[in-house]
Amino acid sequence: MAELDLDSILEFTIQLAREAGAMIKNGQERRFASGASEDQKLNSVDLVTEVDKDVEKFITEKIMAAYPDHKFIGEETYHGQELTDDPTWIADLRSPIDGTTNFVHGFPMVCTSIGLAVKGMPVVGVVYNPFLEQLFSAAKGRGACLNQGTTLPCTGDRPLASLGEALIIADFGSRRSNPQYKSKMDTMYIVGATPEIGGKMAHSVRILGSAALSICYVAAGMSDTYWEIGCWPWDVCAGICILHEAGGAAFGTKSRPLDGTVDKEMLMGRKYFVIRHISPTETETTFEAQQRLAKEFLDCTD
Ligand code: 2AM
Ligand code: CA
Ligand code: CA
Repeated sequence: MAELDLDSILEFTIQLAREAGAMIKNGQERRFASGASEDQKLNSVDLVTEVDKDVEKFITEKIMAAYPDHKFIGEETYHGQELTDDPTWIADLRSPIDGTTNFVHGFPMVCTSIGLAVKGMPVVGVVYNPFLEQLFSAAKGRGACLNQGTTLPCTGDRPLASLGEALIIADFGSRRSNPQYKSKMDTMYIVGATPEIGGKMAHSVRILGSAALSICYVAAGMSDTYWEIGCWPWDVCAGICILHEAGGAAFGTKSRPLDGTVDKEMLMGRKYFVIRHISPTETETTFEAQQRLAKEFLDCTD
């Protein structure tokens, strides 16, 4: 396969995400105007709308026309198969709106998230929220930015000594009935309401309802960490590319080596703890601080 031109792929992906985002926004206006609400439900809290289906068709057709030899991983084509080394687009093709529950309610944390992985590593990522007009984008080695102008992180050069100073994003997710959910809630409680990690309770815990946006807000430095169990690769691939390019780090479970590498297994693994760029101090590099805080957090999870 020919050498990939990441700059032109990034440009293509930004355009695609903007158009898909416009479809999502227009779709919501139509939907609210007509009162239509017959959504297919994967379960009572996992919704797929008509707008999802239109966007899905649009995204797949555009990518297939532009990059006919690339592969896809998304719900429709994803049957637990392995992610190969080949250029693979990772986007939610069954339900391309990320933050579908928010979308249904008119809560503006909604985006489309499109990533490309090569050799199992995210190399291009675009996350676009058409309601807040926030476009996060990155390609490997090119840095990450907001609205194609502001370099990420955009919140200054800040240290983070302990998770007691952190604004943490977590989420309920869509599977609410298994024991894992209970332990997830326990972890959120430990972090948010007890001084068990970092000696202090965290500044607070936020739930946004979109995994892709949550990771981008960490990349931007607007939040310090995001933790979720159950996300699919298409919820995180684009965001992880953006996070890495912004100097952030992503970790899997506590049983995985805390080396910050994102390989195929990690990308398909569904458990993620991501942390923003941290300014180095005299005693710790950026990565040492990220690793230490990730370990502190993951040690209080199952
Ligand atoms: P969705 O809006 O496309 O359903 C909420 O936790 C975030 O994680 C959303 O981005 C949601 O995507 C995604 N998500 C989807 N399935 C999930 C699952 N089984 N567990 C946790 N998060 C999930
Ligand atoms: Ca979705
Ligand atoms: Ca999703």
